Amino acid sequence: MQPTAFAAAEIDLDELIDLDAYPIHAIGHPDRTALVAEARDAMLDTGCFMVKDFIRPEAIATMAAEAASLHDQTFWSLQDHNPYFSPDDESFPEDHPRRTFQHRQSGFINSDVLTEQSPLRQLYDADVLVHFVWECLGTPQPIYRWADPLGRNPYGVMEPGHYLPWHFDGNEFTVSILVTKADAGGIFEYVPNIRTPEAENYDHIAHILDGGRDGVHELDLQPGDLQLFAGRFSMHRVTPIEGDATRYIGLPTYVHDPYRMNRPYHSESIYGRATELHLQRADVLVDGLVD
Ligand SMILES: O=C(O)CCC(=O)C(=O)O
Ligand SMILES: [Fe+2]
Repeated sequence: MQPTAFAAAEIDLDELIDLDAYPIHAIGHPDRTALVAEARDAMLDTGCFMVKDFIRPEAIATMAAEAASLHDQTFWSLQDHNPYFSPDDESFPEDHPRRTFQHRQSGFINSDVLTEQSPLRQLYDADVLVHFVWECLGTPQPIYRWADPLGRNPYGVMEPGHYLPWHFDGNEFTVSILVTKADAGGIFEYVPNIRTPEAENYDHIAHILDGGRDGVHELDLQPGDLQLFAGRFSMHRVTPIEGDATRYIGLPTYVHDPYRMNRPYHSESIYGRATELHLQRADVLVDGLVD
């Protein structure tokens, strides 16, 4: 049985985040206001925003220990997928993005196996963080914690030699916290807003899948940095991990519709299974995009 959500009184946010440096709890504080303004500009401009050293090193060390202790429960998805995690569809031409499959080597420590006192889960459950992230996004629709029991706040795991191919996320926005860094490689690359709900932009996507670099941004995250990005519209990948270190990243995932979940095929591909709830909610109408 998965632990229930932390109550506010159980979360000492200042142990996790240096609230003097980043007073995200203090609505109206000039530093918070400035940070939110900076985030909104960045999200409009590139769909991506980063806060350096957001999480305290002690909390990052605890998360690294947690992830390492759960490492053998990682579900590895070592498989080919297209950017949409959709099955092959022969009605498209052979070189079409829908039919372009790359080999994924990465895994998830699913949200439902995190430890009882997991700092990642405490952060995820902190209302202060939900509201701060929401303001940074600058979107009128509220954001919520996600119902998906596997995908809501997993650790992404990549071992030496692993590669995470170009893809779109099933959810609109993702918040990432790098926990441990690769010795080299393991760079997050993304193409801001390469598609919209109105346009799939297959031509640009085909260019990138073919090795093209038009519009590609690179982000050299460090452990403790917070990253916000629009993963449903910005295609992204992680370059191959070089050296000996395993890369762990916390992925607290907030959504506009807390009810819907990843589709069963997507969930089985990258979290190893789909629950009964995933099957029940598979047909909830989303936004008209192919996945
Ligand atoms: O590991 C990262 O930096 C990004 C991971 C990611 O894009 C994903 O798991 O969907
Ligand atoms: Fe992603």
